[in-house]
Amino acid sequence: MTTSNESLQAWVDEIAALTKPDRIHWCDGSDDEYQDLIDHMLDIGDLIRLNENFENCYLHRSDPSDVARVEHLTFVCSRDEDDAGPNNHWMAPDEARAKMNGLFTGCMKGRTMYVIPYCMGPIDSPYSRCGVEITDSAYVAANMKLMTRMGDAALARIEKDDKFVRGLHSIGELDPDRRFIMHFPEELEIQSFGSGYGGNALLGKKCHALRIASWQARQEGWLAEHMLIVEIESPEGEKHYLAAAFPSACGKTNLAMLIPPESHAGWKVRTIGDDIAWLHLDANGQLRAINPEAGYFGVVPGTNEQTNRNANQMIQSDTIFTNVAVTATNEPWWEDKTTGTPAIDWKGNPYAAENGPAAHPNSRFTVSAQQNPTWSPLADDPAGVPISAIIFGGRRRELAPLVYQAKDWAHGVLVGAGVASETTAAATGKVGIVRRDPMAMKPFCGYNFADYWGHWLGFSNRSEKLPQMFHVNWFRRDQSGRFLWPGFGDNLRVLRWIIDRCENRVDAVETPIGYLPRAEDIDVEGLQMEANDMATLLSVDAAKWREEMNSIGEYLEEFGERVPQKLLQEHRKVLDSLG
Ligand code: OXD
Ligand code: MN
Repeated sequence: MTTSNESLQAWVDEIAALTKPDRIHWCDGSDDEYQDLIDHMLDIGDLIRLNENFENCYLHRSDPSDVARVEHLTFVCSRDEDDAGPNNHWMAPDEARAKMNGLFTGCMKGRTMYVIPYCMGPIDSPYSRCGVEITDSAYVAANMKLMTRMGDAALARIEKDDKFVRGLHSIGELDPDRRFIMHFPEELEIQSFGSGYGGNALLGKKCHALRIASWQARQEGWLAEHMLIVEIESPEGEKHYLAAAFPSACGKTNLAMLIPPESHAGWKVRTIGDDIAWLHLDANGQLRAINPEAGYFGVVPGTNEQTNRNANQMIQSDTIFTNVAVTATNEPWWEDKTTGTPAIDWKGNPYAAENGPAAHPNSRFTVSAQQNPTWSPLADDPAGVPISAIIFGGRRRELAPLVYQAKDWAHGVLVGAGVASETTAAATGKVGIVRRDPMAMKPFCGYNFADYWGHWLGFSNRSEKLPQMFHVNWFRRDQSGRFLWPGFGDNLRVLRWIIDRCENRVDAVETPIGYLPRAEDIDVEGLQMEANDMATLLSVDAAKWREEMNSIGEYLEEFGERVPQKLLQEHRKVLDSLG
């Protein structure tokens, strides 16, 4: 196949000449094509068919050195280093291109080159943007079919728009010493070599929909964010749409598919997106969100009927599992799964407890969003959904209360900029270290955070109807390490307070860090909480917050003179009011 778009055709020809594949396959996005990809991977041993109780489910075992995002090997190659900012690793574009050209030369010999046109967002939405990924990995092609609107319809839009992000990917030899993920934002280009892991290889996701899109969004006046989008409907039929940014593996998928607790009969929760939101102001100044993705690439361990019944159900069929364990009867198995026992671990060895977890802590499912029992058809609405509240959060054992509301938009930007969280297994490196992760975008903002905060702040000049902003923390613990808040479905209780605040239906307690709920305004009917837990969850320790604000101040200083004065003023205001 070929395309009528000359620049796309010329680029594909150029890449073929560089990488020397044996075959070129243009993906049409059909179900037959997906099945052919699967059959091919079964043949060559890249996939293992799972037990027939898990219809059309497969297991992929990745190279043990290739199980997570690699932030230290991920670069933003803007022409000016300052545009990438201290939040990114930077490499000069010429140097990066020379390095990558060397790696890509002849790398697809003996392999098939897949050309994957895809659209991030509903095909007919003005908010959507397209890309083409060229890859030598059938696993990537199959995952892109589940995760994006991929194939003929996307190609037709590309031919109409004549604009697309170019993504070139090869698994190379999966050698960690020859692994790089490069972004050229000025050219709308991505080059990724040496990894097959989702975040490094499914280029529509983090590389395009966050790093490149955030850059593009700044130029075009919108936001590309690491946020879930959830629809909440009350028993009276009132609907709200909330967007929430939490760092990787902090429960975005669970919140997006939340199951209301028993005490909340009549409440309905539907999912628009679980990882990425593109936010645009409409002509009336309303912030609207689309989910650019069409599938979920979720963390498997911890998923069960209690924690996330919807996710558990949706991964019973038509799912690609990566790096889970299997039982003796070849069913997928992971930590906290309530049935079965592991026989073979994620590396393919007989399971032995002393070798660590059976499933890799960052093992993943890839599944089409339409399999989610609570998938909202509005996820396909070209107009997106109107956002009532933006919620930031992190994994914090201490300090951060269960929920608080920012005083206004500018304060909310400071709250977002100050997000910190314990690191998780979604990226290589130490787990459990608290680090700043502004807006949960530390690994994903494709440009200087200082400019990014300025871009966020600028929205208040463009609309008077911006959403309210909040911060939540589901992960607060006591001295013994016990979680103080049950989390999961019970988080709806907190979302209700957030909605009531958006609707001006409930008072709050004003504190230096923002508005907190009065204890009686969080509905705890049916919860078994210890006497002081709610008081602790809603307390603000001024001395500890002063330390926190000082640490946020030091963090902002790392960005030097580019930090917007308005943000520094907000910071000073909070610090002063802490006394
Ligand atoms: C993800 C991540 O895979 O944030 O969504 O790492
Ligand atoms: Mn994510």
